[in-house]
Amino acid sequence: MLQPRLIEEKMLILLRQGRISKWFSGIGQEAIAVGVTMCMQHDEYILPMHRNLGVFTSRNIPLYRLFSQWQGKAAGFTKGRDRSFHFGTQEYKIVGMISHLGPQLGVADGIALAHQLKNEKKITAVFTGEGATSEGDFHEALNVASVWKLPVLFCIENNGYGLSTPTSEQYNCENLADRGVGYGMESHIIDGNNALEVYTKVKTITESMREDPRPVLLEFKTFRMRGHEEASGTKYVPQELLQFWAEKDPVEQLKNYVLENNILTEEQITHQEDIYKAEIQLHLQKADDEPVIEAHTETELNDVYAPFDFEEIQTSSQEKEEMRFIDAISKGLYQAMEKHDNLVIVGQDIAEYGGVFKITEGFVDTFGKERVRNTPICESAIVTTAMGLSIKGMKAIVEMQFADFVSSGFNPIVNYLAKVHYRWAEKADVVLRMPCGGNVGAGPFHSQTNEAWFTKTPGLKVVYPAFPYDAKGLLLTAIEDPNPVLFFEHKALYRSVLGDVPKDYYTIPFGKASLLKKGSSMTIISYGAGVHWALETIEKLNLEDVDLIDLRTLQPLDTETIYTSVKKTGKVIILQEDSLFGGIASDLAALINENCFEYLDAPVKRVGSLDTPIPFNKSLENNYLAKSRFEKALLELQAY
Ligand SMILES: Cc1ncc(C[n+]2csc(CCOP(=O)(O)OP(=O)(O)O)c2C)c(N)n1
Repeated sequence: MLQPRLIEEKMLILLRQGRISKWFSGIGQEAIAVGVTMCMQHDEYILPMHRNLGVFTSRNIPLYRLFSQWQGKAAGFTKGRDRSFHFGTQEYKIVGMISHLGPQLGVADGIALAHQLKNEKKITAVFTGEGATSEGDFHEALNVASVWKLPVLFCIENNGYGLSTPTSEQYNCENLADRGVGYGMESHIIDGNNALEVYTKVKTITESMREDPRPVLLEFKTFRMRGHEEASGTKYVPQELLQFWAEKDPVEQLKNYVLENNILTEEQITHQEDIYKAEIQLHLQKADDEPVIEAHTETELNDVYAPFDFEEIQTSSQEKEEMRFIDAISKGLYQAMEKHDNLVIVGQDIAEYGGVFKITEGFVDTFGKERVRNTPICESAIVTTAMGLSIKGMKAIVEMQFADFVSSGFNPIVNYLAKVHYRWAEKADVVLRMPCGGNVGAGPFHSQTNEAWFTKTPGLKVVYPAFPYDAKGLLLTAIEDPNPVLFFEHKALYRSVLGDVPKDYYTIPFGKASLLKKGSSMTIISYGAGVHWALETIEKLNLEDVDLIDLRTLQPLDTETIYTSVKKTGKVIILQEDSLFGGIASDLAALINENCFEYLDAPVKRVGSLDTPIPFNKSLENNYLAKSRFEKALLELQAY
């Protein structure tokens, strides 16, 4: 406790000197971070927050690495890409927060689930402030942990304020620990400024959790003695409150205890302080001496995705079977479950019920309920749980019941999974299956094709097959790939499109479009259901001389096939099912303009759906969908 206290005091000086950029003080809260960490085994994960320096010091991370991290230098944990405590390290079994606070609670669920599936008697500890308990993520994560009996120690540090918001404006119950009852979860209140109470109580609880796996909610009563971060000050905090808590300072309390009980002498404490101060100075010098990071664009781009050596797996037999799009996906999933025994599928109603589209029907009989998991309705916690599984070396597939509902899990996808490799070189071995798309008469919330929400975000891969053969092969690649993949499955294709599919396991590389038709008069580019609309129109108009490109994957994108075709034909039309503005077609048009301008004989044409939500009524839906406008646009381009 003395060590993090002394580091902080030094950091406050450096902050004033402008040598570090920001500091979130945990002064007065050290007993919690240190106490909890001391109760955890060295190979058990801890997910700390921004005031938990004591977790990092108690795990014996060399101080210069922490200093280097805070200075944005290479010996830190993020190559200068993220600041303060926003990092994780597998080496020390610490998984740091993202700024959004709540998502890490579900990540702890995932790690605990992985322990449970591997029959390891290990627990996981995760921290949150009382402010972040108001986030939906808190509720979702506690509920999942309770329903699944996951051994997660949820530690709330109730330090009186969330930035400037006092607890009275944050929640309306007496103790946050009281919420345990609502989750069916044991809970305790602990004096967070009393190191001995923290240690003895947490020790007993953690030992019991290892023997009898279950989640436990702890509310540590404590106080934030300094500003939210140093620059914002504590003007709004009543002086008497600060005074009250200053008298309960955990370091002073423990000092008094060891002195009164003749455990240590003043001299011994001073001596230890001197050792810590010298160590801090030495490590600070080392970090100061480290050169600043020079930006290299190539390195930055290369680190967005985890390395993946794609191995094309070709079918050993040539045996093929004609099947529907939906069956190709189901068969692919089944074979992936057979091949990867560390693969878990999670989603709503996917176990005995088989999912709303029946894709996992019968899977429970073969793979069991542990690996084919029904989840409560909580997309955010399920995405973060999948992330936690990946951190502990497993693979996860999340079935979104409908792609539309991904918005309830949007935050962890775009902020956690997408950014984790770039930030601290951790993979997110998660596939999100997205039953999507319109022309099914299902209205604004069961028909969207929302791929553009994700192609915008670096770090995600986005796959969108149009045929059964591609669906199976690309799904298997997605599962092999350690990066987060959004796998779009168009619902209207599920039972309407048939094709020959190899019976065996095989993979198809990402970033390779298919050229479905070859010609020289124009290039038609599409993906998903749009490919079938294009095929219908080509047939109707009897167009023989066109290139038809099915993109198959949107991220990575096969620009080579696109440019080669456009340079040959000089005319291009891009068809997307999504509303036009801000969609894939717009980016493709820009890329083609930039790279093929001299070859173009006509403006690049985009066809998309109306810029309205997708309506329910059939005639409104037909009017909305790009399909209704495609033929006219195609003829216009042909005549240009
Ligand atoms: C989703 C989200 N909303 C708002 C913020 C801005 N913010 C950062 S920390 C914080 C207060 C957090 O309070 P609490 O959880 O009690 O933790 P404490 O800082 O008191 O330790 C706020 C509002 C954020 N980081 N994330």
